[in-house]
Amino acid sequence: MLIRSPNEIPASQITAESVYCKRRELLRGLGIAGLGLSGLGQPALADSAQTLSDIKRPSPYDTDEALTTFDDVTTYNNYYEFGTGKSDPAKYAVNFQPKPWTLQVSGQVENSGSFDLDDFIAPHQLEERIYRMRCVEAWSMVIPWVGIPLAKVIEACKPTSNAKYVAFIGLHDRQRMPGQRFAVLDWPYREGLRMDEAMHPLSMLVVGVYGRVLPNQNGAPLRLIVPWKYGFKGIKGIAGIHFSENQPATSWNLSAPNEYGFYANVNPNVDHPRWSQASERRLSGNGFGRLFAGRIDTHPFNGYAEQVAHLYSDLDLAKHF
Ligand SMILES: Nc1nc2c(c(=O)[nH]1)N[C@H]1C(S)=C(S)[C@@H](COP(=O)(O)O)O[C@H]1N2
Ligand SMILES: [Mo]
Repeated sequence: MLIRSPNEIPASQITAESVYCKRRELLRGLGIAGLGLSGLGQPALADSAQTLSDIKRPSPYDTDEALTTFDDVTTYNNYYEFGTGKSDPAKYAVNFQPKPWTLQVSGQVENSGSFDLDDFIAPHQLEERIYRMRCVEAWSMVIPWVGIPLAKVIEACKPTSNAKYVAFIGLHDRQRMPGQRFAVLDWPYREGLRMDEAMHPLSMLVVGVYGRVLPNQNGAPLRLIVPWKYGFKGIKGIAGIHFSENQPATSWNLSAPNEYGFYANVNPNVDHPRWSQASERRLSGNGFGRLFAGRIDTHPFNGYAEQVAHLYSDLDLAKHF
């Protein structure tokens, strides 16, 4: 790591002491010694295509279903900031620079402020989770994500007792995200979870896939993964985390409230107004190009009912979709 002497650092980059103290507290909460990450002998998190080492695996939450190929995971994407076609993100996000990356923590939380992503997630904390993923468009994949349980990050942020929800705000930058020049959604992309959903051990903040740093088209440098919900909850390119007392607005619910609810739990019994959600097409590339296997049944909570159904015992899931 290059250590610059204080007189080489512009005043704008010098951290005020109050912020610095909070930062130290946050790092302690995350179990990070406060070293620059490069001091850990690891590549920085956003070095595209870099292999991540020391990933904790396997996880008791892993599915043993066949993995979707790396090629399919990285070329068949939804990421409207880079176009609405499935192959657009791989094409138009190539030159996106996800490093350095600042994360804004705000709202009902003790450790609010701006943080460098590298202070949030250190390479030695990373875990792999092989999750089933189900898009609301009725296709699905099995993906080995690499990240950190969202609960760990939330605990380090120290939400106040008023924090009932956590919202995630995508990067808003028309220069770097050409799709934001089109009003297909009300930018920036927004998502949110109830606090108990966010604290559930299945919820992850993801920085990698297939043992490598997350490709831009999959949401580098930081995205959310909530495997019992439809894919759109898994916001990519997270620039802000906001804790609130009231349920936050979410992009797809804002854009089509009759089609997409706040919860978006995978539910074969509640059809999308324009198509059935009872089954799905599993993307299982075989190395000879993309292959959609035949239709398979969609399971309640995407097969994670045993782990998460209790979170919704009070809700009418046909009404709160
Ligand atoms: N910022 C942002 N995040 C997003 C989206 C998006 O358009 N913008 N699309 C969502 C949808 S609809 C899906 S299915 C998943 C796809 O993730 P993947 O391409 O990594 O499989 O990302 C979600 N996250
Ligand atoms: Mo999706």
